[in-house]
Amino acid sequence: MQRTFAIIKPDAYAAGHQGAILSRIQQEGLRIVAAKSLRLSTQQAQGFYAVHKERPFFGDLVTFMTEGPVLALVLEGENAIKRWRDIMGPTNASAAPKTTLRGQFGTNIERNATHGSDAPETAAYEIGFFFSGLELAGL
Ligand code: FUP
Repeated sequence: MQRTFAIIKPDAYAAGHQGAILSRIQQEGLRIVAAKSLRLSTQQAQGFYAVHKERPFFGDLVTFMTEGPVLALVLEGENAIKRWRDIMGPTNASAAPKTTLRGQFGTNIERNATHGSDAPETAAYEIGFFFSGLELAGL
């Protein structure tokens, strides 16, 4: 069993797609271990995306991720990291297949509806960024 970290981003959250996305997660056989809505501060979004801080899109990405609430999730299943990334589809939502969440609910490379960890180390870091050990105890 593997855990991954996911976000329903401000675009998909504001459009009310949380239910559809959570349903898809469950249909795909991933377990929703933990979930919470929150609105990121600028400093929190900068910290979460620190790996991209030198990239030209960093400022716009932080503005987008702080424009409204997000739903942060911990998902669990066999090969969950890769499976969740396959369900999301490629980063650029405008080129993503309509069978993927980004193709269905995203708009472009920035406003792409969902986030998913890309490796076990990133998943562990990102889960810990959003959820405390206490919040995950027994889940
Ligand atoms: P992904 O792992 O698919 O979320 O993609 P990346 O880690 O490469 O990028 C993280 C986020 O940065 C993307 F979800 C959207 C944003 N981004 C841009 O806004 N412009 C770009 O050119 C690349 C990424």
